[in-house]
Amino acid sequence: MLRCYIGLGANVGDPLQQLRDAARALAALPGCRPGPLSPLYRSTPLGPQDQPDFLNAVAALDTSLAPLDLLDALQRIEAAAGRVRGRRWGPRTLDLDLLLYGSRQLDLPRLTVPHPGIASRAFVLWPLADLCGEDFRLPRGEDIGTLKRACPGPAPVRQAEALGPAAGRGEIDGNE
Ligand code: A4P
Ligand code: MG
Repeated sequence: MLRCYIGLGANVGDPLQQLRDAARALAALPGCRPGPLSPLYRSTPLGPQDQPDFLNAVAALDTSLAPLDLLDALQRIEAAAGRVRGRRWGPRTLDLDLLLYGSRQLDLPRLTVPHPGIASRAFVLWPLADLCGEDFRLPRGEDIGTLKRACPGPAPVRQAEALGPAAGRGEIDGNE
């Protein structure tokens, strides 16, 4: 199995409930074993500002699914949460991004891994650091602590509520 990291985001409907449901749905995917869940963060929207703040988190997931099969599964979970694809970076009931798939680098028409937004998004870097530690290196060698320090914009605000029961520190990498 390979260790993957999934970014979760929501800013309409009941974001906390949608993220909790999504974490449960990820944990139940066939061919997958749930890993730790990050704390929840509140963040100001990246993109159009005329939308509510987001709740964001990251989930670790060990998987034997191929990358595109995992993407299909993520999109099915988004659709089940009532996700309607609207304008780019617009409001959403649930967004699931495949941030990291082991240490693989993929540039396919439907899937870019690592997710190209990781380095510039505080709402991804903060929860990823909670799971992996600041010394964790992305496939191209940058460490998360350095990316966090260089990241523009306000830091996301850690929330008191938990995404699920399994918060903690993840393993460093998966085996292929
Ligand atoms: N796709 C390619 N690579 C990936 C990947 N690694 N993970 C493709 C997931 N999908 C990937 O995504 C469009 C297409 O990207 C998918 O069909 C898939 O084949 P989408 O979710 O339909 O569209 P989108 O989300 O509107 O566009 P985009 O560019 O993916 O946006 P992001 O990066 O998902 O950002 N602000 C805050 N504070 N917090 C947020 O969580 N999220 C977004 C969405 C904007 N602003 C935000 C947040
Ligand atoms: Mg997306």
